[in-house]
Amino acid sequence: MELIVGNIAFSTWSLRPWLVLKRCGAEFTLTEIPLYGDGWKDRLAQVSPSGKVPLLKVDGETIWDSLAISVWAAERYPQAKLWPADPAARWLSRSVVCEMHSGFGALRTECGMGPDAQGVIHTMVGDDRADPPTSEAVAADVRRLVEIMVTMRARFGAGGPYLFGEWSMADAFLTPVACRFRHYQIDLAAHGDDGSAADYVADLLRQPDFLEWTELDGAGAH
Ligand SMILES: N[C@@H](CCC(=O)N[C@@H](CS)C(=O)NCC(=O)O)C(=O)O
Repeated sequence: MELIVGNIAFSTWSLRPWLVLKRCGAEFTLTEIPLYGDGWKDRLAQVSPSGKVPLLKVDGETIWDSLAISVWAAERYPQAKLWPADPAARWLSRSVVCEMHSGFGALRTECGMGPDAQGVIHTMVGDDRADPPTSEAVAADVRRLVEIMVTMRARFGAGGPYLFGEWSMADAFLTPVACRFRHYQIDLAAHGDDGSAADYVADLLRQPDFLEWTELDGAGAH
């Protein structure tokens, strides 16, 4: 099994299936296709039906899209419990994953990862920080994310530090958000946090699998 990802330093879509596959205990090799270097579009087009990463090569097929790979993993590794056992938590965790997958355009665009228009590279892995965003559109996205974090933690978080207590797919999808909050120094208290969203974000940023991902950067995934 081979997981093909973009730049470990800033491909937020790539981080999600990595976290999911690690959680499953899957055996896989990792191939990094650096975006934005010379000839990257051609190299990507050779392996990716959508022209995007991440991709999972398994059982003679190429599965594209971080959500499709994660859903495949939930099916293949039921013991990993990627969806919560409690029915309501399970239904709502899917809502969170889908909302994350399809929404938050302002946060993604204005608090981007990778090179910005000035050529500054924003990363998920380093100690570099950027100025907080000022637009109302980003503030609305952050308020909604804080609302999700506070309400799900309050309702379902008793069994552990993650969104639904024990780790689930929702945490994989929210880890890149935690990276953006950290990198862009976003004050969650100013967006409705009672402290539980900030605690949750801190827990995402110290997940062992996430820390392993940050250490892979520059370590030469081939
Ligand atoms: N919805 C897709 C989005 C994938 C995506 O946009 N990946 C970016 C890298 S982070 C990419 O491949 N960009 C290359 C391009 O757009 O040409 C997923 O979840 O896998």
